Amino acid sequence: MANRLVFATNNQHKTSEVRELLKPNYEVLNLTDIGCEYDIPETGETFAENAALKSAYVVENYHIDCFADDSGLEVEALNNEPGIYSARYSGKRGDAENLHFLLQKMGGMTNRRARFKTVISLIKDGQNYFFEGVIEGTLRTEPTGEKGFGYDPIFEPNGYNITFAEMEMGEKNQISHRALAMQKLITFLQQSV
Ligand code: ITT
Repeated sequence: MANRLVFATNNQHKTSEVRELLKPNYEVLNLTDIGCEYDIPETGETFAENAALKSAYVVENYHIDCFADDSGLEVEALNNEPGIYSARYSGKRGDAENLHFLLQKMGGMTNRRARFKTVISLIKDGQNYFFEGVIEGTLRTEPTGEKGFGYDPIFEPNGYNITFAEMEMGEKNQISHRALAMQKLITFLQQSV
């Protein structure tokens, strides 16, 4: 019997990436699956605070063990913006708008270094645990590729000459910030069964 865990997200791309990483040992439900339509406020100042707020909301209201992540892109030349504001950097929630807003803001900046970061908060048996994953890369000046989501079409991970949006999901899943944080979570969960 698979263990049930809620992944506190509405993002279907993220759900399918993570479901793939955790199967067959865990049945991963998302907010839609448990009927949670509340937009959990992310009022923290760090990825960890926001992730903790989301996981706590689910455990308090649905009484199922839960993990939540908060992720974003940190651009070195922009003092690590957009960071926790990645999903609404342009003022809207559209991926294309946010990506173009970022490209415009960077203009001709020559330091293109950036990293994706994920922090996962897991609440299991009443205890709160945190797991972090980071991938370093550089930002293209033009979007390339159709896969993935968010800033993937401009993010080229170090050691590759394609963007995340040109990579197969399976390949991104092996090296991404979310995958690295998730692998730490998985190792922890397998050790604590
Ligand atoms: P939930 O809050 O419902 O989980 P979200 O879209 O806000 O969904 P995150 O907090 O993880 O997801 O990420 C915030 C934003 O950071 C996301 O909307 C993207 O713009 C960007 N981002 C995060 N992970 C990414 C990835 O793997 N590829 C491209 N962009 C990503």
